[in-house]
Formats: sequence, C-alpha cells, structure tokens
Amino acid sequence: MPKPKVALLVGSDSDIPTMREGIEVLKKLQISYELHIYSAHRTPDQTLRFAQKAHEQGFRVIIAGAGMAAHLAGVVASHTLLPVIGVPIEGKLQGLDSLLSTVQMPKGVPVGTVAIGKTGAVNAALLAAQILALSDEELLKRIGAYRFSMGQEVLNKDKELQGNARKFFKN
Ligand code: RP5
Repeated sequence: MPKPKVALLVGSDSDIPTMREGIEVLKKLQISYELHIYSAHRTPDQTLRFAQKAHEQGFRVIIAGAGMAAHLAGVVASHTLLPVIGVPIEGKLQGLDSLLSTVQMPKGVPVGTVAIGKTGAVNAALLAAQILALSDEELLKRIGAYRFSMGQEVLNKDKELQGNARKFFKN
C-alpha cells in the first residue's frame, strides 16, 4: 500500500459518522488515507505538530471536518502550505455555525470549504481526489468512471420514471 496522500482530520470522534461518507469515496477511488482526531482547542499542540509535519510525511491534501466554532481547518491551514479542504459538520444550528467558521477565513490563508455535513464530506473526498489526479492519470480515469456511473444512475431513474408514467396514463 502506498503512503497515504490524504489526511482526514476530525475535531472529535462525534464527527466520524459524517466523515465516513467521504472515506467511502476515497476507498472507492482506491486512495489511501489516514484518519486522525485532532482538536484545535482540546489538543492544540498535537494539531499544530501534525499540520507542520504533514507535507514532509507525504500528505498532499488535508481534509478537516469540525463542528460548532469550527476552527480546525483554519488552524491547520495556517501551519501548512498543503491545500486544506474544510467540511462543516452539522451539530448545532443545523451546521450554519460550522459553515461560517470554516468558510469565512480572512484573506491570506485559504480553506476550500464544501457543503455542510455528509454531502460536504463526499465532495471533499472527490475534490481531494481531483487534486491528486493532476499527477495521476489512473486516478483521473477512476474519477471519470465514478462520474459516468453517477450519470447512468440518473438516466436509469428517468427510464424507470418514464415507464411508470406510461403505466399511469394507460390506466
Ligand atoms: C468540535 O466540537 C468538534 O469538531 C465537534 O463537531 C464539536 C462537538 O464536539 P464533541 O463535544 O462532540 O466532542 O470541536
């Protein structure tokens, strides 16, 4: 197994069920990853050390998911030059608190922020995959196949819908 290029960080174990959706995507695309619980406020020293060493350890993208006053992604981004993707975890206030805390980084230190919750976790994984695919043709093909099968699913559902509609109008 090659060294993982994607680091998935969560602020708490309570964030893991959300991030699991993204992990499934990484697995499907055969991307190895590491998952860690690092809290920007409960374990600040460990979070800092991880962020500072992530590049030299071989990681190329960091996905950071946190809830409430979600500063994990921003703190990590401030200690690395790797691209950081923030996933706002839906906890309180339907995730609006986490969304704003993650997306509203002051200029100079970006966090690429995706949608709240499981949708965001999936898109974070896909975005990380697309970043890695810039230098990995085989991965690019797998992402292409993923997109294709997603489109096929929609077409199949439409086919089914049209069949049902015909039945409906006959009766
Ligand atoms: C954040 O606070 C975590 O990312 C989590 O989403 C939220 C609540 O944490 P727990 O109280 O569930 O550990 O730091």
